Amino acid sequence: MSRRTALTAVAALTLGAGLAVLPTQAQAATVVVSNSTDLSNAIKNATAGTVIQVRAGTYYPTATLQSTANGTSSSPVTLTAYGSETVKIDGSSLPDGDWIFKLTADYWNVSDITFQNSPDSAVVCQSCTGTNWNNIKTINGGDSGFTLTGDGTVNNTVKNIDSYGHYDAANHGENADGVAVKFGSGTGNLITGARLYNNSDDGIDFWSFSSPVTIEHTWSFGNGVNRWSDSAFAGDGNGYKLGGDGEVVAHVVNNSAAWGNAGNGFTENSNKGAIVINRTTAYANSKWGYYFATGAAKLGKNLAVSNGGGAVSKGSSVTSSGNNWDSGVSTPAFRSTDASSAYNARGSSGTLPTTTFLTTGSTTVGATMD
Ligand SMILES: [Ca+2]
Ligand SMILES: [Ca+2]
Repeated sequence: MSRRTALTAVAALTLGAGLAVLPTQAQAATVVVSNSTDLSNAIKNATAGTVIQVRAGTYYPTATLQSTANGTSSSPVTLTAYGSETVKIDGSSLPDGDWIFKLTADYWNVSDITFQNSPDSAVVCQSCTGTNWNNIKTINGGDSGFTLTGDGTVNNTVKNIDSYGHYDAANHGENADGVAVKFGSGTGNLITGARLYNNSDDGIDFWSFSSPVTIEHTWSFGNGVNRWSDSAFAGDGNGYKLGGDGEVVAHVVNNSAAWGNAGNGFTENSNKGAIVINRTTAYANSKWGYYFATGAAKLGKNLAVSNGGGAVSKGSSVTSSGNNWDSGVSTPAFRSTDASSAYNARGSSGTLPTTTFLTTGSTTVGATMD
């Protein structure tokens, strides 16, 4: 729509409704940006329906990119790379402690952008409803890579994210997770197709989040390993840390894998809720494959192999059925235990790379690794 057409349409609305007010700074529906100042302004000034397309390059904002502008379910705000161009937003020029991108808004679709080298958290969505994050990368930041937080965190989907290399030096790695859904509430949140790896703390962490979150088709690996020569290293290294701070909540994990983490593959982390974990695989984690000592988790058709602490630690309230540690269930052989292909490039639509790693062909136990 041309500017002239847009204004005419607004004028018509004005006449029809008799009370509409002309916007003081109408923004074109599509904004193409190629420098940090324009990018910052486009994000801040977006309105429902705005499409922000970012040209190829590495951007170095000097202040957090942020917005409180809501889209709507039928007219979201879009922030994406221009065409198939490669866009990186780099936090190296931000002040200490700043985030790269903070959204406190509803109905945004953000896709095909890398957020790297943040001094602190890379991307934070606070009390967001109806946001979709597709093919995002958060890399090598100073705290968690991608965070959903706050009450009113509802119906957000994080699809095909890569989040790795995060390390909070000031706390010796104690806090930097790949994906954090922490300190908040709200239903309908989904993490799918994620690779969360080589972070100083956990791959994914649901600390103090009081509503169920669903994870599927996700790989969490190599977290909590001291890769920073930190003599006081304090990372926990759980693949999936599914609770904490007294919240009792039935998170769900389907068809996902954890390997090579310094802590447990999957853990309730004191959450006494009925966490559901199905068709997942825990391989070669340093502690337990599955640590559910106090809660009422429902563990079904999971596969644990070669974990340092053992396959499972489960309390008396845990339901366990069809897992390879349950009686009568055999342990299928892995086609491959070479993880190198897990680092390969994703498919053209952002899907996880094709691999035989940790696949077994079983239709009854373990993750399918896709
Ligand atoms: Ca920690
Ligand atoms: Ca953590």
